[in-house]
Amino acid sequence: MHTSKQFETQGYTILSKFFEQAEINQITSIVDRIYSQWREENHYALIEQQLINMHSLTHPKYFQDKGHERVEFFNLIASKKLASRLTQLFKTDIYFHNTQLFFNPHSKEKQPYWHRDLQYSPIDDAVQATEHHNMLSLHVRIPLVAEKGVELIPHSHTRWDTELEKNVRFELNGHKNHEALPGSVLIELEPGDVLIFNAQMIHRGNYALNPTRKALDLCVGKPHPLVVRFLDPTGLPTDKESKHIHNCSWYNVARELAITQN
Ligand SMILES: O=C(O)CCC(=O)C(=O)O
Repeated sequence: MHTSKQFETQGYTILSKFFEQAEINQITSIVDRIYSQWREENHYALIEQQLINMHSLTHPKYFQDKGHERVEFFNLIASKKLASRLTQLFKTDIYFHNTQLFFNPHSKEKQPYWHRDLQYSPIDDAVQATEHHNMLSLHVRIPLVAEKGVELIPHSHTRWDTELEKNVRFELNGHKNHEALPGSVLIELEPGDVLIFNAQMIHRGNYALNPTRKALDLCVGKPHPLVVRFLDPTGLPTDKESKHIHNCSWYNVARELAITQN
């Protein structure tokens, strides 16, 4: 199916073999350094809270005395090739919101849980449901190792929950958020592939099928007031850095939004 048609009908699409291995290697070498710093700083939380991701990989605290590497990272993750593809797909201005890195939890006991991304924000579920059709928040997943790492409920980007989905997501009426849900698809990706999915569709990770996981997700999208309020300007390029970024379109939209927020 054509990528834009697939996204429109299913809420996700895969750009197979989009990146060269050399590009993945460059991204991996920076991500590995950041991830290792984060693991040192979050050693106890990682185990006690069974964390499955970290966020804000572009934060300056990961680039002390490595200013040039921050610019390199901004360049690598928002390449002209990727930004043009998203513009072609969504025909709207996209802004850069944040980044996340997904990995397996420390303990095999931890189960992946179905959710829509804003579920754990203070925004009421009814408000999210009302605004669902006006939002376009995306995860652009760049797997750094092969994974069968995410499960999606196709079409759930166009509608709100069935009774069962609601019970499972919110663990109501005796349900658990890790129960199997009907109609799900498990996505299999190789390094070089890119998965784009709607952050507000129902989804969960998969840990058990992957001996190891390392998926860099770019959180980008069409600005919406419910989401833009969480934009952290410290994760964006400075004026000086912007001058060295080849394709500043996502960052410029974000920087404008950050200014109007404050
Ligand atoms: O890959 C995962 O472990 C979960 C993905 C997820 O929940 C997300 O991208 O919001």
